[in-house]
Amino acid sequence: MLVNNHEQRIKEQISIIIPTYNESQNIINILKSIGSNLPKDILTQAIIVDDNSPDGTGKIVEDYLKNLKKKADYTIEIIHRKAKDGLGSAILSGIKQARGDTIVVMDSDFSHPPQIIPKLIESVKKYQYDIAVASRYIKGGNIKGWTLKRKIMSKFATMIAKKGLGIDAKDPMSGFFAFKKNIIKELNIDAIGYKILLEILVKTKNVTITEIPYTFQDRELGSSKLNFKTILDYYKSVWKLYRYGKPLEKQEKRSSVKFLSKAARFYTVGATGFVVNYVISLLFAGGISDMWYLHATIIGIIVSITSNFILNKAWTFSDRDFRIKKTFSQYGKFVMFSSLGAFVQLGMVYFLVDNAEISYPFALILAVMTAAFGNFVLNKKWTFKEKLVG
Ligand SMILES: Nc1nc2c(ncn2[C@@H]2O[C@H](COP(=O)(O)OP(=O)(O)O)[C@@H](O)[C@H]2O)c(=O)[nH]1
Ligand SMILES: [Mg+2]
Repeated sequence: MLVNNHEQRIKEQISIIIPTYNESQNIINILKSIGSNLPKDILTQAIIVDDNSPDGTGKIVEDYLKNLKKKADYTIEIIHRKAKDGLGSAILSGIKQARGDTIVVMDSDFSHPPQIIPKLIESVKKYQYDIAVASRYIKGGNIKGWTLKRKIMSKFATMIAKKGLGIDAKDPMSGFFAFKKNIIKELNIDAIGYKILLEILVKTKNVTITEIPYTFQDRELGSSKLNFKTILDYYKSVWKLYRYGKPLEKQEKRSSVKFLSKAARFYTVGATGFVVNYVISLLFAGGISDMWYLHATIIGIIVSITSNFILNKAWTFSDRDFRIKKTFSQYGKFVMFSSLGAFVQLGMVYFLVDNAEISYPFALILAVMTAAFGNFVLNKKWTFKEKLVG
């Protein structure tokens, strides 16, 4: 539905896309707030994309538009989609209907302050940047109201995006940004993940990007739609973007792929070590001898560290040079890093459970992964003398 078409007004220049799912408590206020923060000299269209919210967000907007006495300062439209089909694809539906040459994307829960909109528009319209990202992770930016757990998850996901996909922007996972519509004209946007900006950043070439600091304020009304599935989808989309546009043979030669496949081998060896440790300990504590169980455990540890070492040397790092002196010196370093890893794991579990209030099973996974990753990097560089990446 369309309101306020002001005598067939000239084509709007800005389209603001606002995805909603169960935002009945926020949507009208955010529309008003956007209206009072828009630059007056630019015609603007807002497009709400609602996924048939069970709380009636879509109907609330329709009623609001019907009853508007005074015309709004800008055009407001709503797209009703049949079902909850994900944030990325909701934004994409909005973009398809946009008439503006500049698109602004923002949440409807007041996490993205409308006061920043003019700055984003100015960056694109006046300073001619292709993309302007409202950023939490540059100087002057901040996050308020998130738990430490959510902050760590966001930082971690951002790091993966930046390192894994080679992106320079400090906040590529921002949901608040503006861009020139024509930069995605030729692109095939999948919009599988929660984070459509990331896809745009990966798929566009030679675009200019600027970041504007802002303070992300966690919502006060309604609840977050981020759940386990969205997190999983995010990592799937990163993986898909990682493979984007690279032919298969080339991929294998990329040093980052080599790095990842070696890390995967290292983790696999770690898992076999766990099994070896268990089986050997049980064997000695009853299976083949009646050793005291603590002695049996020590033998289990020694055998598994040794088997881990041999497998990593021969398989993970393809080092077939087994001369005695060299092998022993490598073995010494490997044992040292393994002990260090144990301490890192212990310290991290303590920190995450006690300070970050993360549940023990989840904290343990994070700690084991981190310690193993640290071990991998240290052994790669110092034990097997490889370049860090490659
Ligand atoms: N249309 C649509 N909007 C969504 C969907 N998931 C989230 N949103 C909206 O996207 C914005 C960000 O979601 P939110 O739950 O606040 O995520 P968070 O800020 O990362 O916790 C809000 O305006 C939501 O209403 C979806 O599947 N479809
Ligand atoms: Mg939110």
